Amino acid sequence: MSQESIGRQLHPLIGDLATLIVKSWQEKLTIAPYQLPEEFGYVEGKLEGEKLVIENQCYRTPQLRKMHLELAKVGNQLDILHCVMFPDSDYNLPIFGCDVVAGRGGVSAAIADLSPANPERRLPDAYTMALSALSTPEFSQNRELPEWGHIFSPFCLFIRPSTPEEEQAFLKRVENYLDIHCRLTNQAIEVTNWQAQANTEGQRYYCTQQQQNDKTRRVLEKAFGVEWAERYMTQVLFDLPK
Ligand code: BLA
Repeated sequence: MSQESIGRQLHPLIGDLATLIVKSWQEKLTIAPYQLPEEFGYVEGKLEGEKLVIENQCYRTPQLRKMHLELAKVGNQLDILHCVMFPDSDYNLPIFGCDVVAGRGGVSAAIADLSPANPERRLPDAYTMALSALSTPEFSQNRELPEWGHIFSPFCLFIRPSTPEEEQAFLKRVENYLDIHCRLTNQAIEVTNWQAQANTEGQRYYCTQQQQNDKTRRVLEKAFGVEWAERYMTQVLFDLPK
């Protein structure tokens, strides 16, 4: 388990974040491999003459149906980290999501959240309490969420980091989110059937909204074609829970 192959060639914030995420999974959770559809583990395409390389790692735990870390590199112009931890609907847990996009001018988007996965779009109280207790760093450039971004929680952080200090502060915040999430995941207890059904519905809604991210779709379509991008977005990035 490593991000040896392309991890080292990516923007340092992305490399550090990938290391942090995998380390927290290994140290704080009991993970098992998750088999992505065979054709999607490692993929290469061409985007405007530049090579697009995508590398995926995927795991699961008893409480989390799928934990996915993706690193992508487009020539030497775009580096991307994408990470989602999808809960199993039998537990009242939020969805951890993180996306970092870096271009030649540095990191343009850094986003992290623990998003509700129920029809009321409400975080469990234990999460609200733990997240409220964190000290909130100030960032000089907060970014506005797109219209589909109403799926995120009030704790969603969406910034363009403008200094190395702000990059470190973002990294620290993600570490705090992961610490809280791993601890509460390990303590989670199974819910009733009707609650599980509601959680499935909430998670499906989250996924269908994420599938509307045109910026992600456009990168994938340009490199791999419309059909491939559709399959990748709906089967790998944001597949619906059963
Ligand atoms: C934005 N995502 C972006 C952008 C690109 C990608 C190019 C625009 C960057 C910018 O506006 O500065 C591209 N992201 C990708 C690609 C993949 C990817 C190609 O993950 C995968 C192959 N996106 C997520 C997750 C979240 C997320 C888990 O995958 C949040 C938890 C959010 N990405 C997200 C948001 C934007 C974004 C909110 C800004 C969208 C906008 O401004 O319209």
